[in-house]
Amino acid sequence: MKFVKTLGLAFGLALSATALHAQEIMLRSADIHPDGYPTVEAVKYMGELVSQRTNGRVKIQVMNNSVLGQEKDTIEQTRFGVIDMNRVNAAAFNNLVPETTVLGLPFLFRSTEHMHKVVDGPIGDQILKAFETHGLVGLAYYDSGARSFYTTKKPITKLADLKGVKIRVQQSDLWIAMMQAFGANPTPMPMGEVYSSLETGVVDGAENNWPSYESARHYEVAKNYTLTEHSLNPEVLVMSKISFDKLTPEDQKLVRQAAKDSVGKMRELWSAREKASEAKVRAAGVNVISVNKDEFAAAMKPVYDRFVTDAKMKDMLQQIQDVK
Ligand code: BDP
Repeated sequence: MKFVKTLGLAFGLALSATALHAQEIMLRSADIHPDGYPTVEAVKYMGELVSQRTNGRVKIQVMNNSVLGQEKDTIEQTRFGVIDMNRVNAAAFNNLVPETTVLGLPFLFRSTEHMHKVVDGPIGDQILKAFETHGLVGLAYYDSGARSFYTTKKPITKLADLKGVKIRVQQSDLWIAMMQAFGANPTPMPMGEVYSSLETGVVDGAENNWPSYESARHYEVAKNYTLTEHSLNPEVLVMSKISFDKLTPEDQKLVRQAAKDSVGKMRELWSAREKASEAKVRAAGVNVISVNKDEFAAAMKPVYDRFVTDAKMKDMLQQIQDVK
C-alpha cells in the first residue's frame, strides 16, 4: 500500500495519529484483463465509490492487463501485501482456499440466478470468510458467465470427441480432475500463455466464457466453440489481509461496502459484454456447436466423488443444491 504524504508531515518526524488520519491511501488492484473488460471496469467503479465516500482520501488504482504478472504470482504478492487487491477467478484459489472448490463444481448451478442466490447468501459469505486464514480478505463475487470448450482443429460435438485432446486448464486440482473426467488431457498453465500454446499446438484447445474467448483473441486461433457450459465458477475480488489490517475499522467497512456496491454494476456490465463478445466472435466466423449437455454432466461423478468427501463440503453442496 502506498501511503502518500499529505498534511501534518511538515517536520518529517514520526507520524502523529492525526497525520495518519489525513493520509491518502492508494490501493493497487491487479487484474489480467484489458481495459473495458467487466471485472476491470467494476473495480474502477468501486474505486470511484471509495474516493467519493472519503473525499478523495482513499483511492484504488486498477493495474490490469497483467502488468503485475499472471494470477498465481499476483495472488502470492497479494498475500504478502505487495499488491493490495486482486480480482481472480475462483479456480485460482482452489488449492489455497479449498472452500472455493465447491463453486467450480461442474454443472452445479442451474442458472445464473441460482449462482447469484448462492454467492449472495450464507454460503457465499462462508466462503469469503475462509480466505482470512490464508492472508486474504474476500470482498465480493463477480460474474464470469458459463465456461465452454474451444478447439483449434477437431470440433467437439460429443463427449467422446474430447478423448485424449490436450486442453489447457487453470492451475487447480479440481479443474485438472474435471478435464480428466471429460476424457481430455489437461495442461495447466496461466492464461497469458494460452494464445501462443493454441497457435503452436502445445494444446489443442481450452475453455472459457465468451468475453475471455473474445478479449484474449483465442477465437482467432481456436475457431470451434462448443457450448458445454460446464461451469459457472464466479470471479472473486480479494484484498490483502496485510493491507486490510492497516486500514482503520471505518475504512475497512467502507472498502467492504464499496466492493459489495460494485456487484450490481458488474452484473450489468457482464450481461452486456457476454452478448457483445458472442456477437463479435460469431461475426468473425467462429463455428458454434450445440451439444447434449446431459452427456457431459453424466461424466462428472468422479469429480464429485473426489472433491466432495468431507462433511463440510457435503453440507455446502447440499445447501447449494437446496437453494431454489
Ligand atoms: C477468465 C477469468 C480469469 C482466469 C481465466 C483463465 O476471468 O480470472 O484467469 O479465465 O482461464 O474467465 O485463466
